[in-house]
Amino acid sequence: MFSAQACIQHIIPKTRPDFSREGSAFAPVNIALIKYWGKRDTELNLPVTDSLSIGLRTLGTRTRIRWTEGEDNISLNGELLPSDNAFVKRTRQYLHYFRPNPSLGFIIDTHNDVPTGAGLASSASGYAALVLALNDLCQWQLNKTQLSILARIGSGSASRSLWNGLVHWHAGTQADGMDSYATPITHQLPSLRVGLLTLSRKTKPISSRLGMQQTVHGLSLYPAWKPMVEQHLSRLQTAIAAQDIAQIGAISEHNALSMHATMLSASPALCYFLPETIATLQTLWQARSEGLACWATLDAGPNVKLLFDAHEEAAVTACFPKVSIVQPFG
Ligand code: 2P0
Repeated sequence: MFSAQACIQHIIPKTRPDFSREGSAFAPVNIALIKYWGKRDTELNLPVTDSLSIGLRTLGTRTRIRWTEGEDNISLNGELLPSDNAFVKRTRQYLHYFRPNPSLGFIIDTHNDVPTGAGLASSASGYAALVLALNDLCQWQLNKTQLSILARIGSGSASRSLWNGLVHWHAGTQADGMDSYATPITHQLPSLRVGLLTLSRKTKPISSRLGMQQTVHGLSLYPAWKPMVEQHLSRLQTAIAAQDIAQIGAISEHNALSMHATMLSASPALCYFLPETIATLQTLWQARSEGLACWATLDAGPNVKLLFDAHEEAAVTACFPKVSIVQPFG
């Protein structure tokens, strides 16, 4: 077992804090088309399988960071958070890895475009923006592979939020995780649209972190997940190369629902859906049976993301008037 501290110290150069500097960065939210669900190492966030995502380009997290002598001071969306807040505790624990000495703290000001902890991938863009801002503050000049590894140790899905467009996180096989990082995919899908249906902004009752453990250790259908992901990933890569949005949508929906099926099969069962989630899926499936070319993906939360081609935009909006549409490729 390798510790997160040892892996991080292996990557970051030793630098002296420059108190006059400020670091800042933006990282996009990413939505997985092939999901990350389950870890082979919980300290390093090493996944059981590869995953593949799409960045939401302009939606994400903006973070500014400075040094301070003493306690960390963390603001989220303009509000200074108390030190017993769960978001602050988790962020501080991660920041400990980067302090040259324990008495030094950070002043962090971070803004999320999506609700925090509601299954809309805020931890992915959050940890990616934090790592990029630290790289700027400390002038490490690390490459994207090294940054992806650092972000992954903060939150697994953050390894994918350093790029826009399609991104592939390679699970790797090494115990120290030095081969578990993301790489961008060169293919573009200019006509792909992602529709966000925010059905709830509440923080989810069970974090992804605990939910994954419950599924992996819960005598569930989880053993079927790894071979299924391998098959879905290979089919998705073929569909991406062919720019086949119908296939991309269908494979992504199947992968997301398969992930939720493994959660439901855990003991105790894990269900992130609300009644509105099921109602939305039923509306979608009915519309699809009548010809709408649109598919859904869902993460560890009740909100639904739609995948469709630009030429379906009007029909999708007619079916889901509250949808917010993102053009991942501009
Ligand atoms: C994903 N999710 O691939 C999957 C799909 C949720 C469902 O990555 O424990 O917040 O910090 O590594 O990255 C959410 O998991 O979990 C996630 P940690 P993370 O987007």
